[in-house]
Amino acid sequence: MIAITRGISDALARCELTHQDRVPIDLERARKQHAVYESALRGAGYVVKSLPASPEFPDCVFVEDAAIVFDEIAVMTRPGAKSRRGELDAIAEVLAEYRALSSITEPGTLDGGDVLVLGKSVYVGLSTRSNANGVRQLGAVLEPLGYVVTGVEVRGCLHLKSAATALDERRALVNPAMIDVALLRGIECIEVDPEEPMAANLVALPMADEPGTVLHGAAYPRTGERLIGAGLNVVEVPADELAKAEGALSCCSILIH
Ligand code: CIR
Repeated sequence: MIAITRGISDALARCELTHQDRVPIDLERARKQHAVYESALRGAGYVVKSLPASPEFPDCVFVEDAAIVFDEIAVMTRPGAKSRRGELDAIAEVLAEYRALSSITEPGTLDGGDVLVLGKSVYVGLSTRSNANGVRQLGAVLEPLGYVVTGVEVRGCLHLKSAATALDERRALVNPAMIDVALLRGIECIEVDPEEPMAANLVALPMADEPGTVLHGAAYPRTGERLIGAGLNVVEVPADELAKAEGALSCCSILIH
């Protein structure tokens, strides 16, 4: 199992922001927290391929947005924010070692953070970053492989995966204020604690262990309790510094199984 990550750019202060105000980010603290995240991935059995940060790309640590990896293929995205499109080259170079690559092209836009995969069902957030053409192009790649691709509206958040992330193929952690959960057909939804609206983002580590292991933000203990109650092994990871750049946990890795 491989996890692709990337270092934090010295230019992070110039990151894209959509729903949050710009506040100072402590780069050293962000890097320490990111190192804990990478260690947690190693602890779960991943070989972490950490790419060097680029001063040209403030948001380069958020590798999830650049590509989506399936068993059969990897899809290079076309990020909705123009400042982020140059991030893809370094990611494509590594991914090409593991998968055939397909690409989203103009006029489509798609951020990996908008792509929620639950088994063969793929939901794509129609956010400020991903458009209907991007969803159609993703469908054209995946539907011949047996996937069903559906665009879904999100409210008040950057990406679909700010609103919902997969625990496994049939369960998701959701914030029902950000997504109409009825759209996730046949999926058992665990809701975040209402006092922790940003807690729906986690990284599920699809290992053959029982209970399943998830990386979840240390800032959201009430939701963490709900996950433990649902039988999950919760590894708390500190991530509040990168949260100031509107990044969560899933954003910081691309997992290859
Ligand atoms: C952006 O706005 O693009 C970055 N500042 C944050 C991206 C976070 N990515 C993600 O949730 N997948």
